[in-house]
Amino acid sequence: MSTTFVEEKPTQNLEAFKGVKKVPYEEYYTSGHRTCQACESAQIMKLMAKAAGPRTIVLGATGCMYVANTSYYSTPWGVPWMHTQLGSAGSSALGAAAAFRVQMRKGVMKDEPINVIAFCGDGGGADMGLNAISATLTHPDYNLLILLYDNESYGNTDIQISGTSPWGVNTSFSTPGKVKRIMHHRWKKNVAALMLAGHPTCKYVGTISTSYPLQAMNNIRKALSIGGPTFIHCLNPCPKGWDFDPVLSFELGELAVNTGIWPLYEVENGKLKLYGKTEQIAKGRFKRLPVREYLLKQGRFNHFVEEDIEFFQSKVDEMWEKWLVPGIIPLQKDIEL
Ligand SMILES: Cc1ncc(C[n+]2csc(CCOP(=O)(O)OP(=O)(O)O)c2C)c(N)n1
Ligand code: SF4
Ligand SMILES: [Mg+2]
Repeated sequence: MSTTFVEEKPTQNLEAFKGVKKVPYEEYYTSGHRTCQACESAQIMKLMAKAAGPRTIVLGATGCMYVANTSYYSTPWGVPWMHTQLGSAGSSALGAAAAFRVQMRKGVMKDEPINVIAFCGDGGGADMGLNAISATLTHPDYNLLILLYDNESYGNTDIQISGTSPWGVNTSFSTPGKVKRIMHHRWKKNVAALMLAGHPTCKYVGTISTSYPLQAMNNIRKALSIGGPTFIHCLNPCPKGWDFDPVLSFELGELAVNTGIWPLYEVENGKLKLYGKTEQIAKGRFKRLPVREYLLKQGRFNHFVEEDIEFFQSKVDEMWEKWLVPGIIPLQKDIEL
């Protein structure tokens, strides 16, 4: 019995855009959607489609990026797009990649590299669809990208807590009361590190932010070119759910990175690289900003008192000072081998 895998198909070779002037004008996610003003989840859809280009199919799990993007008779997608169930980003990506291979082998369609991207929200990806994503990342023989856009809530159904909602946050499931101020006591899931540690077959895992758009597009291009299943987690400020003036969307994305709350890194063929401000923080060239600068700009943390801000700060300090890989791998530094 053969133990070899089905051969991996060649991917598109998507070189990095060398500067904003080299980014093509063509848009594959354009007008026709009805997301909130300054929605950064919509922004990553636009960047993702631009980075991937026309030979791409996008599969979208239920959530804001499905519902707001597919109003009756109108769509912003300029590439083929298909809805999939809330927990099915992983299985739909694998199924589509496998179906393409069969169609090409049978000569039903031209044999050429096609990008297969499935996106999901944090509810769909970090909670409900985690098992299907995990299974998909164990298949080294299919090229695909799973992109998790993270607005830190079940946004489409009116902002309920998800596994990536931050500690203490006010959501429709954790409204602060007069007796109990903090109703959400769990820390955010460390999703990219989970994928990284659990799936050695996955050649590219990384985090991105829409506040660093060129880098985000280039990381997406790298993930699509490397071969096999890949995973990217993007933090997306959400004016409605986070309760801030839309003009602050971009700044909040930067603050999440500069406070150390959202570390930027990529792992390519097992090699970890911190990038941008995160790298500067790790090398001691940039001092992390206090988390209060990020928290107090958002209505969802309006109920925080000093003690809450200090607790939040202490948890972020712990990530940077005690973790084996700062901000990424939550093992204590002093392991004995
Ligand atoms: C199996 C299933 N359960 C519940 C729902 C209802 N539902 C639709 S969208 C959604 C929220 C999804 O949250 P997330 O994945 O974070 O995406 P967001 O809406 O925040 O963009 C829920 C619960 C559903 N469509 N399918
Ligand atoms: S609720 Fe948030 S994620 Fe959903 S469309 Fe509005 S800004 Fe975007
Ligand atoms: Mg969400």
